[in-house]
Amino acid sequence: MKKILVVGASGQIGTELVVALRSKFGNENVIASDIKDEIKPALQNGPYEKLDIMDASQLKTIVSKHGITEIYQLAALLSATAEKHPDFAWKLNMEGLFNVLNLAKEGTIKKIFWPSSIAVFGPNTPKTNTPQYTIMEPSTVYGISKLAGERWCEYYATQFDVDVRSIRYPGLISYTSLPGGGTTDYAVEIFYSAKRGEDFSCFLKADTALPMMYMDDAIRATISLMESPKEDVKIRSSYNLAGISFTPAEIAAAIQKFKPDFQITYDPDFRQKIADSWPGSIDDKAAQEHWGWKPNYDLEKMCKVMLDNVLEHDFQGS
Ligand code: NAD
Ligand code: AKB
Repeated sequence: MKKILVVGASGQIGTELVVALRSKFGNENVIASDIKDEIKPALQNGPYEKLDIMDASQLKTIVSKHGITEIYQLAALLSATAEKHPDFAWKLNMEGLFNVLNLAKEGTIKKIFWPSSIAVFGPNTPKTNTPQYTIMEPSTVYGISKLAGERWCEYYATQFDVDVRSIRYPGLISYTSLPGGGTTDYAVEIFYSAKRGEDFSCFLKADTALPMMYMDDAIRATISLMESPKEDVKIRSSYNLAGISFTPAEIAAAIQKFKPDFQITYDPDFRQKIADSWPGSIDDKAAQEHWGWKPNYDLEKMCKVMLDNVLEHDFQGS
């Protein structure tokens, strides 16, 4: 029987992933875990374990206690925070992955999901419709850790037959949990300002295009990849995944269709340099062809659902 452990479950993705996995596989079969003591209300309808993913023996104990068969390893420092704490970011982002890969190598775990990011690309990467295979050369600590992680995933898959699956997520947009220290966070924060009737000061320039995606699409893609037959998962580094690409000026204009008084100003900070090193849009032909990926949300549909729900349905509470 499938028993799933989600590591980093209290975060932006983890919260929604646990909710989706529990509704598909049953509350008791999905164990949420995070380094945090407090359990968010959204996670309280099933088992929870406090876990530091860098502690391999604690991980092993929890895996054996619950008879875990699959792990979604989400714990990491994201791009902006990682630039402030490079040593710790490298340690957390790599050790967390290795602890899970090694459990799978021993045969304890049957399947792993580990997220990569569009941050694996760098300033020398083609910016438009960035292909699956191209120049990478990331220039951020976060991107370097994600690219190294991808190479290790492929290595464990080919050398040790570890069933590890991965997606290069774009910036994710959701109303249930705040993002945790990334460069794409402005695209969530903007909805909080718009909903409150406030102006928004953006930390990126007006014309900075980045690949983004509404969270429902990202969760659907993740579960779809994990539930695909093993032979369909032909890429064992990480799959490009595309949703919506837009600039701050474009998302502001889309919000103004629903909230005509909304205003945006621009005050770029250190995150501009990170954003400038990333692609503006992504080619995800491989994900479409190998496991049937197709996004449901465009910019207008995403803005409507965000404005309807942000500050109304909040899983924030600890
Ligand atoms: P987040 O920062 O919102 O959540 C991370 C969670 O991990 C937090 O709840 C935190 O408490 C927990 N955590 C931190 N250190 C831990 C440790 N030592 N042991 C256990 N838990 C620990 O991040 P997120 O946005 O949910 O991202 C999850 C994953 O997806 C990350 O690997 C991130 O790189 C990747 N990703 C996210 C995005 C995005 O836009 N959100 C885009 C690309 C990739
Ligand atoms: C970040 O901005 O760091 C993340 C990501 C794209 O990986 N949202």
